[in-house]
Amino acid sequence: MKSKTNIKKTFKVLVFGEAAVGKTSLVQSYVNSESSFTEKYTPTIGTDFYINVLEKEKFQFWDAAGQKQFQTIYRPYLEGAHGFILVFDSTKRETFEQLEEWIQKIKEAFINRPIPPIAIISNKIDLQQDKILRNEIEQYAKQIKAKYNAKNVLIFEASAKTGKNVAEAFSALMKAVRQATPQTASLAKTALAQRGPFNTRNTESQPLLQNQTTEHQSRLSCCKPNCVLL
Ligand SMILES: Nc1nc2c(ncn2[C@@H]2O[C@H](COP(=O)(O)OP(=O)(O)O)[C@@H](O)[C@H]2O)c(=O)[nH]1
Ligand SMILES: [Mg+2]
Repeated sequence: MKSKTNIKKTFKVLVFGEAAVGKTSLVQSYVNSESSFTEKYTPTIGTDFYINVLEKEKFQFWDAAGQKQFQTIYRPYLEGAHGFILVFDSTKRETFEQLEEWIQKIKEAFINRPIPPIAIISNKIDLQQDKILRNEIEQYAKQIKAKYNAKNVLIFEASAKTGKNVAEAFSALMKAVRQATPQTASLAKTALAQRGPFNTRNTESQPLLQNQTTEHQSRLSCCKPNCVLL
């Protein structure tokens, strides 16, 4: 196992959206196109995560289960997130409308501190069906920015099936996360410190699941040259 001392920052990106919109497919499409991806982890909370190790940073993509029963346990993960990918199915209007619920959850976790960058992905654009129009998505993004004072809301029309715009969406979000994090992280630390001992976790560099990652460390072995286990 390679030492993790060269890793300067860990960024956590949560992928949200209703069931079957293509969250897992999008993450896997991106992971498979990037040789820098290492392990897939499967904690027991209905979420997989993937790690992308770049020269001096590590991106974790948390592929959250869309099922409602898992939603209550997201809160601690939400608070430590550096970015979000919100996915809807471009052919299913209800999945677009349900984005608001996810945004609300994000907002609740980021009271008094800036909302991290969000990429909204309209997925399955390969399908030959009526789709939510780009104009409408743009309007919604504007609305989120104004209503929640979110600085960075990016939108993409993509297809996990064909790969169209998948790398573009992930790369743009990663760039925005990098740029936003110094500010977000220091404000987050202040906000968390003010809230007492239960929330003083270092959101910049600690894994989300201390116990589970210890378990993973003992269970997993490296598969690729740049694999760095948590
Ligand atoms: N046509 C098409 N199907 C997709 C696309 N992305 C995902 N799917 C399909 O949609 C279904 C749900 O995908 P999945 O990734 O499991 O959704 P999740 O529940 O949000 O993780 C699967 O049958 C996928 O093959 C896409 O871009 N185009
Ligand atoms: Mg899934």
